[in-house]
This record gives sequence, structure tokens and C-alpha cells, in this order.
Amino acid sequence: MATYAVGDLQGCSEPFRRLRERIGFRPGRDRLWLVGDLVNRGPDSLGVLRWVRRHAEDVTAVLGNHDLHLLATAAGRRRPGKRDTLAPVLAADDRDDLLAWLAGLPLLHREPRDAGGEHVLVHAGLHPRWTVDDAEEHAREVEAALGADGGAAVWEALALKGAPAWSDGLAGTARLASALAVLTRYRTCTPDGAPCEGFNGPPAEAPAGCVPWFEVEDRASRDATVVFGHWAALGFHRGPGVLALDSGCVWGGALTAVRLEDGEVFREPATPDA
Ligand SMILES: [Mn+2]
Repeated sequence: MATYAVGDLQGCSEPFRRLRERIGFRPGRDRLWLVGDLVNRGPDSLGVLRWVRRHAEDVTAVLGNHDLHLLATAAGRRRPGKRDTLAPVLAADDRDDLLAWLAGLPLLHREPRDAGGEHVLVHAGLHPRWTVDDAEEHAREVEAALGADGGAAVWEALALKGAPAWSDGLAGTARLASALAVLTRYRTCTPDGAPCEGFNGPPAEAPAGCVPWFEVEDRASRDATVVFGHWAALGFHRGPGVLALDSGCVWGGALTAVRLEDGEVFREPATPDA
């Protein structure tokens, strides 16, 4: 049995199929870790969702910002965006089953592993002052809110303009919004962890005073390995305590998988022969 961590799928069902072929994925024996953003922007979100739903026993996945956008849109709490490609999911016969399954995914998964110690799977990142225990606690708060009252508190938090920087004293909508900004949208931040929202370019072009969240000195989660995606301009990146897997398949790049047992990297181009 092997465990493969895979980057943002975003409806790239064909590259995903070829990637599984490339790695020789064995359903019922191997595991897939998915960093979230299963859907949107790409051509076949429905195909991705159906495959993942059908193989739920083989999959550990966390929610990304596009997955939450789909759920909020389906709930009538967010307007579809111009670049959304979610209509086939929303019109599917099995939509309720797919969306109920998606809504039950966690925001964070943690697991002790032989190679590389504790691993944390999250869509975007961890606040530099959060220990893994803190991060898990904040993720569980968001999950509880998703499961209550049709997710109303989460949709309210997503609608908030400009999430406040994290502080332990935050409460209610502001607290959820701040946790969501870190767990599902984080890229660069100030040295005290405030997100530099709006910047999605490569690290070298980050605005003055903003650094990748995982490069903040004395990061509280540095003893674990954080597996994440969301940052296509960062691309595949392996550094101390981090494994970044969004290599921009939906933008014509590639899907990346890493076998966690030995660190071998598998790269499947968005279009064959590219
Ligand atoms: Mn994302």
C-alpha cells in the first residue's frame, strides 16, 4: 500500500485519470490525499467529483476555497462567478449526494507517518503562530459551523469583505472568516501572520513585508510536514516541513503527486505530450 498526495484537481478529470495510470494507483490498496479544490475553472468538475465520491474509501481530502464556493452557490448563498464551470455539477441528477459528501469533508487532516513524522493536509496553509493542535481546533470549529444550520455561519463568513487577521480573541463570523482565510486562501503574510490577500504571484514578487506563510521564522507547526496546494504560482515546492503540490494543471501546467512513503514525485502534464 502507498499513499499519494495530489495537487489541486479543479475539474481536470482527464489529467487526473492519466496521473492515476502513471502512478499505477490500485483502488482498495493505495490511498490518495487530495489538497482540495476538486472543482471549478477546469472542464470536468462533475467527473472529478463522481470519481472521488465513488472511491471515497481510498481518499482523504480536505475542502478548498473553490469547494466551499460550490457549496455556497448550491445553497443559494453566493452568486456564480463569471469564470465558474460548476453548472454541470449543479444540474446533475446526483448533485445532492455529491454535495452532501463534499460538505462532510474536513478542513484539515493530520496523521502520524513513519517517513517525515506527523503530516498535516490542508488546502492553503497554517498560521505561523498556530501549533498543529491549534490548527486542528480552528478547523473543527469551521467544520461544526458547516454542519449546523445549512452552513449559514460559514456562508456569512465568506461574504465578509476582508477577513480580520487571526487573533485568539476573535469570535463569531469574524473568527470563522479569519480561520477560513488561513486554511483555504493563505499564500503570503506579514511576519505576524496577517494574510496579504490579493497577491497570488510567485514568492519572489510578493509585496514588501509579505513572505510565504511557511517561511515565517519560528513557525509553530515546523516540526510537522504540511501538505498543501492552492498556490499555483509557487508550484511544486518541497521545503523544511512543507510539501506544496499545486502545479497549475487547470492553467495548462501539470498535476503533481508525491508518494509519501519515499518522496517520489510524479508529474502529469495538463495536455498529453506537453
Ligand atoms: Mn484554492
